[in-house]
Amino acid sequence: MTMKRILISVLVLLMAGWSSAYGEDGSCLWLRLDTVNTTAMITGVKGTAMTELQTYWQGDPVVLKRQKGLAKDGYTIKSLNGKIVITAANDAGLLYGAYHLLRLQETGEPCDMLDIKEEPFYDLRILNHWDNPNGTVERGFAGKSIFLNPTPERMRMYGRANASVGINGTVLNNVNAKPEALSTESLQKAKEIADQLRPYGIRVYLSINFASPIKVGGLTTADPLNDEVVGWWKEKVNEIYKLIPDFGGFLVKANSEGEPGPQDFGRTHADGANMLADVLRPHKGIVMWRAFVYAPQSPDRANQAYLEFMPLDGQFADNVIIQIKNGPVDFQPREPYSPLFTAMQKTPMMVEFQITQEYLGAANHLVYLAPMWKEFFSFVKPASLRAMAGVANIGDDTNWCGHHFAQANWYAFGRLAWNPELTSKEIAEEWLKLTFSTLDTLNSQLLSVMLDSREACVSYMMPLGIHHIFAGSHHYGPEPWYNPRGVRADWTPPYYHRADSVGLGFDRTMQGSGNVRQYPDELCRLYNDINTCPENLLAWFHHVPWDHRMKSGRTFWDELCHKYDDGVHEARHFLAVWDAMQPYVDSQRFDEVQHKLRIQARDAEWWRDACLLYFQTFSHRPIPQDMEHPVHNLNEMMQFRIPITMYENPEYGYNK
Ligand code: GCV
Repeated sequence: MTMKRILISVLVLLMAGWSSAYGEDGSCLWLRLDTVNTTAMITGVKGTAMTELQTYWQGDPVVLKRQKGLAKDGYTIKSLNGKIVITAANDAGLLYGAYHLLRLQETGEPCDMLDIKEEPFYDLRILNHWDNPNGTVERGFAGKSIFLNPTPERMRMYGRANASVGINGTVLNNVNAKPEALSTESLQKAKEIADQLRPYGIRVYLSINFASPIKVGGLTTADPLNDEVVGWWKEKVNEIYKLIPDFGGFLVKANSEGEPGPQDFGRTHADGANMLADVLRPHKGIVMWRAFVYAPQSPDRANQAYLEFMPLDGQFADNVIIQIKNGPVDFQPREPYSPLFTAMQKTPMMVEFQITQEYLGAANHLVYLAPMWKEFFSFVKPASLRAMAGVANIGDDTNWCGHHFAQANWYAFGRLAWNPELTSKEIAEEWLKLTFSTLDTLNSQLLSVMLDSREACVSYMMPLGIHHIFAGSHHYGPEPWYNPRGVRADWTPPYYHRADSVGLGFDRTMQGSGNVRQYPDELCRLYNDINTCPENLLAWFHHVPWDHRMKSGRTFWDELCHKYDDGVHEARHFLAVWDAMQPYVDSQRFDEVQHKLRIQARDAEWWRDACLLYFQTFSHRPIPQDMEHPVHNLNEMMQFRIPITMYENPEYGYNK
């Protein structure tokens, strides 16, 4: 080999090492740390903290110290005589302190004179995976389940990523739980995962099927007040704790969307939840009982959870937490908060956010969700809740989330569960610095893209309070006309938009479904009056006449047209901002994000044209002159369906 060839080979090797170390395929998430020392993994949670610091920390020596008196999982970090001392009451606190230090290093913050005190706002900061035993993920847009064949390397990274943002629990399987989730074989698998996540301070939980005593146990009933049934659950729970001594508990979807529940046996949600809670109590386990319920015959789906759960307020055992979606319908781009949060006074509650973007462009659209979650917290006091759950957007894709920017939502969920007072901007800045350090001084345009992205999505999908006008089943793209024979009304968009010659929107006022009454008086009055109702929720609470005068002076119809068009322009602007980032971003991630942003810009056009042309068949009003006019044809768009299941991300959106 000539000298020149040797030099080239060395260079190629160095570059390959460099690019994999920097993980520019997104596999390292926001943990793109330089290894300074290769150390053997030390066991236990404290061991993980030590390993992480020895491997990646480049500053003064760090001392880890346990000390009573600090809050569980909390920590202090102090500079002391040339050393840094992390103090915590438990090992998890030490680990969180270690990640805090590494975050400071990676974001370029000063690491001398440290005097930090942190404690988590919520004890329980938990991901909900909607993963099925066959490896599909319901509403999963990033490939198959990471738990199907959990490799140690992948589990290690999953554990690190979660612990680095303070997430300390994970529900391994779909709330639409298959009974076999409790089979001995599945429990053995759960044990193996629990063993791999324990060193990261993460406890494992399972979703259960309420009819398991029948389907797994062979009993004739699953009545929660039946002794045999209780006995079966006791035995099953003992079996679980033998395998997983720190098992967290159960998540339950009962009497919802066809899932079995206590009502099948003439019992209440409280009867069902309390029975499981009693069985779990000796092991310190909990029950997260979901309030996501609605009935086909209900005149307003948004009313249902309140109607079923309010009469039970105060009747739940103390190790039950009612898990409520942030909005009363279903993770829409914008919903008011679920009124149960302010109505229930005697029951522990937790919020369920959806990190996976079922209704926000799946893994094709850049939509940073922290602003949506902060909006929720501007109505529901964080202190009124016990915990925070997030439906995970994680799969076996190399970059974990399908879209590089979707990683920011996983990150933001963890950071907000730790501290709901953090601002969306603080979190986005942190994430951008960690994830795209090559952008150097933080790029304010990219930051704005993230911060504006949720509102832009609302504008091009369903502005002014419109909701649930998605394509049937997989929910990707617009299908406001979707109304096949035989499908339940509340699974079709016309149930929600109610477009007619008068106007658009669901009348939830006192004269309508009465949903406004479920809110505190002041909000009830505000929402009930079309002239005071916030315009971003107008068609949520009102059937708005097409000529209703908006604050801008425009008619409702004209405003609607402009909102859709603004959304399209914003999506195009996001692409233009990204295009200008090319010199600063590694080529793989640049190309992949650009590809997605192009889809997003085209999808935004698809949404605008489909919705405006369809609603125009009711409004009979012209598209305003001073905006871009639809470039598609309604009939063509009505024929267009993306042939995917609810377990996939479409490769493209509208491509005609
Ligand atoms: C897990 C919506 C989703 C379903 C999901 C359900 C739930 O209806 O479309 O896929 O099922 O919510 O949260 O239980």
